[in-house]
Amino acid sequence: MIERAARARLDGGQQVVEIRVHGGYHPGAIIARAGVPLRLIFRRDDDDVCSERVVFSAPRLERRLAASGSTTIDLPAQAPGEVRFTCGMGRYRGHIEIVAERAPSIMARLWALGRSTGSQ
Ligand SMILES: [Cu+2]
Repeated sequence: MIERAARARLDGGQQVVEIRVHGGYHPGAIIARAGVPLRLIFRRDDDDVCSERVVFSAPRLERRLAASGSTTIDLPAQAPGEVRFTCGMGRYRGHIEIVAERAPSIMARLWALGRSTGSQ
């Protein structure tokens, strides 16, 4: 089933997303900004063996998720791209789309250019 991608929320100097683990990852599709550290807060809601470990593609890391309560995993600021995460055997799957901040508008850039090269 297709799930809508959730956008990580900005919280101070980082972005945060909470993920419920129950027969899979919810949300399983996340959109995050490039260049800002990303904190993932996993909360296990089942005792399936698939919920015990989570493995990330970039950076490559593997973490054990607490049986109850939440487990926080901090990912460093990254370039645009895709990060995949799965359970130990790849049955639960999620992905994070890391996207560049929207470029400033043409008008804003022209205005800035005019300021930096403007006559005195
Ligand atoms: Cu598994």
